[in-house]
Amino acid sequence: MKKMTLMIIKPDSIAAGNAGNILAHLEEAGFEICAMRMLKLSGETAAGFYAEHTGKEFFAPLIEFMTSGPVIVAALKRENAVEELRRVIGATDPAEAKPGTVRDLYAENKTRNAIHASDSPESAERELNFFFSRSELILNQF
Ligand code: 3AN
Repeated sequence: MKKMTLMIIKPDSIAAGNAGNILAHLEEAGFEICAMRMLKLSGETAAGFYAEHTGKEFFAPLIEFMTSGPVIVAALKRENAVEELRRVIGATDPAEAKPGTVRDLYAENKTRNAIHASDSPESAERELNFFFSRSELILNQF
């Protein structure tokens, strides 16, 4: 059964003009765009989204970066969506990302790493509900 996962095109990608290429890459990889919005995250919203990383050494730079410009949040659907999107985007550190993955192609470093994808079905549910209302997501179950 097809499921949804949450994807964020990060501020570095949008500033570099890579948003369209990244969306095309994901559609070519079989993902269907179910819901999508561009917004600028507040510090509070970014900190809430990344709450599990509170206190880590990279937390402050991560929040500063994620609030530095607009992002695009999207609900993407396909079979094994969570696992497949993680595979297509590549490792957190672009130096370790496999050739042809989104982070290999577009990321600069571990912070400015182009894209976010939910890392488990539980995270996907939390993150989809973090950005999208129930009605926006329910409309796309069909
Ligand atoms: P991923 O985005 O691959 O799931 P997470 O969830 O471990 O990675 O980390 C969330 C975000 O925090 C990453 N996308 C990255 O921007 C940043 N990050 C993670 N680890 C580091 C690190 N060691 N140094 C700098 N930034 C990091």
